[in-house]
Amino acid sequence: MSTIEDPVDDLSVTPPKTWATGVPAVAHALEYSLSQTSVRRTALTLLNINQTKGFDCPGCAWPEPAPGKRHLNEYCENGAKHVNDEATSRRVTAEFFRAHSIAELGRASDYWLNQQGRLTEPMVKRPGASHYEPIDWDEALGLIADELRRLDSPDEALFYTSGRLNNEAAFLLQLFARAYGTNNLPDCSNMCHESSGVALQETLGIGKGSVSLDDIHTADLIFVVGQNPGTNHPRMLTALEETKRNGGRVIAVNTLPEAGLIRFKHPQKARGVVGRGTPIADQFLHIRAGGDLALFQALNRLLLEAEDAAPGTVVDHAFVDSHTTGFADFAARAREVCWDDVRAATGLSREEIEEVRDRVLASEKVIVCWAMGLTQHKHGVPTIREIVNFLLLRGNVGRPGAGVCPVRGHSNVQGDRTMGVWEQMPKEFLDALGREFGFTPPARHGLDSVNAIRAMRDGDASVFLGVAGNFVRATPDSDVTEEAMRRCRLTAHISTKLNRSHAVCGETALILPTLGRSDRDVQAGGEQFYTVEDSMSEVHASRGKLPPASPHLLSEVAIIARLARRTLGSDPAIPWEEFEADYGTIRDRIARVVPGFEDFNARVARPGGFRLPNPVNQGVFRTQSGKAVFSRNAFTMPDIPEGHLLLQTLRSHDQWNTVPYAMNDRYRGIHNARRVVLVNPDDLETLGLADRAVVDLVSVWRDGVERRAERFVAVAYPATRGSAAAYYPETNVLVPLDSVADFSNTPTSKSVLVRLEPARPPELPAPVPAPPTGVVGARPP
Ligand SMILES: Nc1nc2c(c(=O)[nH]1)N[C@H]1C(S)=C(S)[C@@H](COP(=O)(O)OP(=O)(O)OC[C@H]3O[C@@H](n4cnc5c(=O)[nH]c(N)nc54)[C@H](O)[C@@H]3O)O[C@H]1N2
Ligand SMILES: Nc1nc2c(c(=O)[nH]1)N[C@H]1C(S)=C(S)[C@@H](COP(=O)(O)OP(=O)(O)OC[C@H]3O[C@@H](n4cnc5c(=O)[nH]c(N)nc54)[C@H](O)[C@@H]3O)O[C@H]1N2
Ligand SMILES: [Mo]
Repeated sequence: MSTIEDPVDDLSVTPPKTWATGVPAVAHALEYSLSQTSVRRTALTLLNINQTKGFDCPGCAWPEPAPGKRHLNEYCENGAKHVNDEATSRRVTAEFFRAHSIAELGRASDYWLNQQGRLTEPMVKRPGASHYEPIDWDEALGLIADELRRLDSPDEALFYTSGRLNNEAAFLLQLFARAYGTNNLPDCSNMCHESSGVALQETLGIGKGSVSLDDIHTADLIFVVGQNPGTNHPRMLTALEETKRNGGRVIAVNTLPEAGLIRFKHPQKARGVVGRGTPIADQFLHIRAGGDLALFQALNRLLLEAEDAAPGTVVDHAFVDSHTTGFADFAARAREVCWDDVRAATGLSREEIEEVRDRVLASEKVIVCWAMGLTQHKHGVPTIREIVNFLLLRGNVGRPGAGVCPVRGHSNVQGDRTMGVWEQMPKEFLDALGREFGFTPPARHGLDSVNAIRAMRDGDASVFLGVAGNFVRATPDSDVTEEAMRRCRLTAHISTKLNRSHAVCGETALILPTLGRSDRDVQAGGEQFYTVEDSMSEVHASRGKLPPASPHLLSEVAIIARLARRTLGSDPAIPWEEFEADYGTIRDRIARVVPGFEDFNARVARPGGFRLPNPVNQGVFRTQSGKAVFSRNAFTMPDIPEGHLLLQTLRSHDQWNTVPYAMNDRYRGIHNARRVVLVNPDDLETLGLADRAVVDLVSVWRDGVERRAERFVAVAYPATRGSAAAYYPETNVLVPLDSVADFSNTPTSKSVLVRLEPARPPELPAPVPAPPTGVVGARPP
């Protein structure tokens, strides 16, 4: 039985790379895959990723090209790593849980927990027990059902999901929660693109992106703002390469000079093997943290002034007059933006922003893409609204080659929302659901992720069911959140792999192991497939190919259907058994409840599936006025007092959200360590710190509570002045629960005010073999 061996940091630093993806990337993918499983399984998984008859990559939500245009290897280095992390041959057995107490697992690193392999049978921790022990499915689901039935109010239960979940299971989960009586459906979106959803819903009438892959290919100008595609959406770089081949231009806006934004080598083509690759960004704006609102306000002012100078040539008056409201108000506000403020907020010169304006004026079709670098800021919603203003001004919404593109994270995070996994689903959806299944869904909004933590902390919620994901590591204020979880009467997780949420648990705790994307799924009605929706609203089938990791696994659909029946009793109006036997019967119901899914089974049977309509592209805006909305957004920038930095918590190249696969961040030149903080060399000097100084990160928040992440190595890095970057989830302990984005309640994971203190002397460290260089013997928490 493996003993707990957490990786020990042994930092080495090389210069950041200026290009992303190429032959080394494929080699890295294979290396990780082969460390997890056999050559045969590696080949089997890789050949089936993102093929029309294969399974959807469980990596990011970037869409696949149309069938026929796909590569034989339609995946990226990181997709290959995610798949083989799931397809691993390693197994976590009952034996493992006998050998390791829950307290011990609670001290292990995220890395080690994940490396133990796939979960194989249901496990329970009974009240007062120190270890998990095996339990059969029937009893496990009975325990949860009993606990749910015992609650005074259904609102004391929480149903968390992560965007890994497929459409069919997501639909059943929300149906179960609502038939049980609550809208408490917190999800990872609350911590991810919620700000995009709020801003787009308000201004365009739908909380989704409007562009397709074709639009990306044919745009004249694409902004990539607050996003690191080289690591998080590598196949997006292939698309941008095509944009460039078609004559389009790219402007990247980031606080860090991310490798993929600068130059790209295509790993699937000979061209990627030799030569320098395609330069991606024609202009790079090295912006200050949280400066994007000011940037787009300044740009809008410049565009309005260009219109004044040559009336009728800049603003698309026909579009603005017939399709929008609020232009005059917005324009008046935009003209007030002052250059000194813009300079302070962005760190950019007026000339740089004028260059952007000129590129915009030279472009007919403009797209703005963005991700967590915008959404996880306090003013993320106003920033995205201002981007919508910018696009509406020149009619860059709802026509080919133009539009909004929030680049989603989890492979089915958008689909889960479409299926009703949202604590605030609109009345029309709830009415349709109630009509279809003969009950009245609760009308009161449920709890999102932050409010779910508050409810557990305050004793207002006591049963937590997590379907995929790793709630205690994904959420902010780790100490508060863990304490809150431990207060629950029952916590249960439907998971593929071991993670910290299994070790930080309620009085009774359950681990319910499930099939992964790559596993074959056979039910009473035969072999099943399920469906997902990508970032561009393409819905398609996904079919696992591998023999399941263990004979005791149940699919997510089966677990949810059985649990629902145990909790609610059998009811002819909701045939849970039929749903479990044949997922096609779930799709028939989705077709009747969710707009855009008419004739679902037939349409998804076509290779490549179908695209959901986005009303914006038909010139329809489902806002109150029926028009797209120009908004007035007050100038806002982060306040960073002297001696402080604004910390962003982000992903390394070698992790999937809360799960590190290795200790490297190759493109940024960070090797063998995760407890590092990247800081501009001039800021280090001002703070009186040497490059490689060992520091504690101390979060500064109005509640005066000390939140500290200990023993990080400060690395001089080209981050913009006043900002710093360190990896999540190790730094979640620093993000105060109450520090959330306005309007979206998203934790401000990219905006944490910190000071760097010389590290306190470590407690007597366990003896470790002396590593060769630059040692930092800190253990992950
Ligand atoms: N390999 C891999 N792929 C993934 C994931 C993963 O963990 N690993 N996670 C998936 C998920 S769920 C998501 S949501 C996406 C996340 O995809 P990203 O949003 O690309 O992920 P982050 O690592 O959080 O990177 C945030 C980026 O924003 C920049 N940034 C931070 N603050 C600012 C700012 O104020 N202004 C600007 N302009 N830029 C800023 C950072 O420097 C960084 O480049 O990736 C998905 N894909
Ligand atoms: N500080 C900080 N915090 C953040 C972020 C940040 O940038 N900074 N990003 C936020 C974002 S964008 C997101 S999306 C969240 C991510 O939050 P989550 O989605 O909750 O976290 P993951 O790390 O993706 O979850 C990993 C676990 O999912 C389970 N899993 C994997 N595949 C499957 C499957 O097919 N089925 C089932 N049932 N389980 C599966 C495995 O057990 C694995 O351990 O984190 C958020 N938290
Ligand atoms: Mo995400």
